[in-house]
Amino acid sequence: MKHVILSKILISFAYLFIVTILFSCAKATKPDFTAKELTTNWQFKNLVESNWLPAEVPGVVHTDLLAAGIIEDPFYRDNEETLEWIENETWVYQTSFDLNEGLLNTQNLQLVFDGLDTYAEVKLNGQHLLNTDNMFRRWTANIKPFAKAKNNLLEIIFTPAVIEDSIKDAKMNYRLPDVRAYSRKAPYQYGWDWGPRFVTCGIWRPVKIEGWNEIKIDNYQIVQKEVSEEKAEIDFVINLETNPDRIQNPVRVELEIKSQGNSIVTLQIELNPDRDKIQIPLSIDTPKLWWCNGLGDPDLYDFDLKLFSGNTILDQRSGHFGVREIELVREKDATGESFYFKLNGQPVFMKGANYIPMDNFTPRVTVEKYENLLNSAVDANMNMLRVWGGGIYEEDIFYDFCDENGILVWQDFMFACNMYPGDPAFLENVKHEAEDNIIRLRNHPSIALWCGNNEVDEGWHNWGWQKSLGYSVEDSTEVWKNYKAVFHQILPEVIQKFDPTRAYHSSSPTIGWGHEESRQTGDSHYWGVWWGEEPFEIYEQRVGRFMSEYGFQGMPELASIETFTLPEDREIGSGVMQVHQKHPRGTELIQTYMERDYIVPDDFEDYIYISQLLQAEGIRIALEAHRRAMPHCMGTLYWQLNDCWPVTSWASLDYYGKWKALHYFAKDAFAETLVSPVIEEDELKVYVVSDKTKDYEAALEMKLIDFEGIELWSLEKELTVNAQTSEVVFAVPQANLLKNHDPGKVVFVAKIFSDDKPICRNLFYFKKVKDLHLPKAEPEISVEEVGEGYKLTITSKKLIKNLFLEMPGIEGRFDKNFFDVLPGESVVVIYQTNEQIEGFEDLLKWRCVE
Ligand code: BMA
Repeated sequence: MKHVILSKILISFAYLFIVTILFSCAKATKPDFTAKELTTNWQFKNLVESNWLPAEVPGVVHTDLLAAGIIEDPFYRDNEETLEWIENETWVYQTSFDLNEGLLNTQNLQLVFDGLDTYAEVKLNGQHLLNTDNMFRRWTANIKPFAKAKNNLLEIIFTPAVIEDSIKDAKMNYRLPDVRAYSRKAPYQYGWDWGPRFVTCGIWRPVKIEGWNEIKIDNYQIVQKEVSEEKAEIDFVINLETNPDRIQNPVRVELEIKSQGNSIVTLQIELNPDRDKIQIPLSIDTPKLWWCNGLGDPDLYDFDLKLFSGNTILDQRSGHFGVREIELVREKDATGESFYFKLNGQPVFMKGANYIPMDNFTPRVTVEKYENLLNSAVDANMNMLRVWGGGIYEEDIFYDFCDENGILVWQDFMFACNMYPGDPAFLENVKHEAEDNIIRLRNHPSIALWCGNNEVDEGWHNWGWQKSLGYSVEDSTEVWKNYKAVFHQILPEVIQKFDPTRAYHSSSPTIGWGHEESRQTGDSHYWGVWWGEEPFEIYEQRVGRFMSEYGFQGMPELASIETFTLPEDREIGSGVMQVHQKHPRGTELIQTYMERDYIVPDDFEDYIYISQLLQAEGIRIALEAHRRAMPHCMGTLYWQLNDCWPVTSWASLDYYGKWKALHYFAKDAFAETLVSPVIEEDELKVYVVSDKTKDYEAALEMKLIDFEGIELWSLEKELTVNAQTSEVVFAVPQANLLKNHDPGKVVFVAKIFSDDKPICRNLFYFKKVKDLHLPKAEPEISVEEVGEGYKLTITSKKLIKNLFLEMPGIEGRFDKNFFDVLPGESVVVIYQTNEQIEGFEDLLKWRCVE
């Protein structure tokens, strides 16, 4: 058990009576604070119709219409195109509820909405309560004057955001890049280059009634003032909300902190209720630090906080916090300006991806889906996700999971690829939104950074808006002034006030990818590949200080495509496939890049497979180049982790959470030690990149073999793998290595062993895949049942390129896939599944590059 020293207790505005450190809490009677979640009896209808239909809360109108059988699955075939009418209608929701005496008689009775999407009028028993205009805010209303014991009627009328957008747009004398700028609503709902347009509405987060008397906990803040391995100095700040006419009864706070289930501090503070803030300084000796995935355990401390009057609990909270120091280091250096994170004083190379909402209709995302997605990020050796600014501030469960699993979060505010208004009402609205979300999220140790927006600064300076929208000098001045008001003033001020220990970055990327400086300073989005149609190899030269976006599309697997197609749609470029490809040139770009590297298959399933390989091989070039460039480059987050519907996109996990080839490749490229062979200036160089915090001894085994397994060259080398470095450990002129061997028939193999165990391997081919002379594949596969599922042992006399294993129709995942089988080698693969599979061998399908 660690020692916690309660150095001093500070109570602001305090009339402190007694401070005691107890070893057990007082016996409590039932809580004074009560809440009732309104989840039942909900109905909805179109304003102009009379028929009420059952509704799900939390939920949105599209999923309610789907459940009521009014519309078909919005994701199926081209249904999206027939559903735009929904966004133009006014939708009414209502429920009726009773209040028990306890709740009804509390001095304060509040209706609390965690989220209303977006323009809503709220009425209770016919009385107007609220007008809302921001789906990201928490809205509350005092219902004490209107609430009754029986049959309360709560009505919520949602007017269309698209109409509000055009009304606001019409009042302006210049246009903004996209009218969605006027609504504080998830930007991707309006359609994106990977997402359909479903401008939905509804009670998208929980709604409840809260009753309390004298005093309640409004929020808490865990301020980490100083963190080291020896000591953590923390302020536990409790912000209270008090009833103006309360009776001045003394109030007691009890706080218990636990580490791995053991109580390490229990304290009790008696105080006069005439205050709204309590600040408890805590000092923890040799704290268990929170580390990100790969660097250590994400240790968390649990706490229980209770507010008492006598033996009555007035309010209570429980949760966790992590002891860690996170820093964004931006220092001028010989190249430009650094951009890297230090965790507990340790520079960390960030490995991860950009995250978008998991569905167009987020309330239906289940806990299992969150877990599955985030487990896939952990399994792929990721340590950071960027919650991208065109989606939503995620659910608490998302950040809880990141806290528990050591995933750092780069958190954008929800602004993307647009310019925004700057009228006082808009600015005030943004300020409240920032406050609500910072207060809700600031205690998560996983959150590493607040970032103002996605590609707004870049868009303004590089995308020609000022010209295409015909701005006068005055228009430009005003639009940029509005930009500065939000991103250079309001957001940093709110962070300074509510979360001063976290860094703020006003816009990602720092500089647009067309400028050389984007590789020298700050974070960088590199879109020369894909948007600029440059070859994948350019990734090796265009390496910035922190690569926060870059990517390439691949198709989802056939089973995922089957969910939204009829057999006749399963053709590249078919109408339905085009609806599920949102980039205007996406299909052509995939084809163009595929022609460069692969023999383009005619068969649809082969095409899906090759499209996934193309994406995976292309992004692998980037991932390895970025890691080799450490410490010039200190992070790589590819675009994008996941999808919000089944679609051809940049994602490595499809809408159903299925691993595309890229996710398997990312897992290897993000391994703690990476061996990375590459040709630089006609030399084959072998880099070893280590994220380990300690040096270690290893053996490097290198071979040049032909596709039949004949060894043409080999070398073994003992080496010290230095902590957190990228080093060239071997180099040879390409010509000396290849001699007169046909480069289309050989592969270079590099393997690292530590304590005689293989820890990583990488292959290098000297020709594009389409120019390799691949032998006919004849894998030998044996299968045995094991605890986690089925164990496959695969061998082959000749090279097999990118063996892809499939178990159609059976839920599960291969722990390895799309891998090359070297001649004579035996590869063990586990099919992780809970299902009992009869005749596994007969059901197993495989394909490879031919
Ligand atoms: C990035 C993102 C998204 C977009 C992606 C692919 O810049 O920020 O806006 O979906 O490019 O085009």
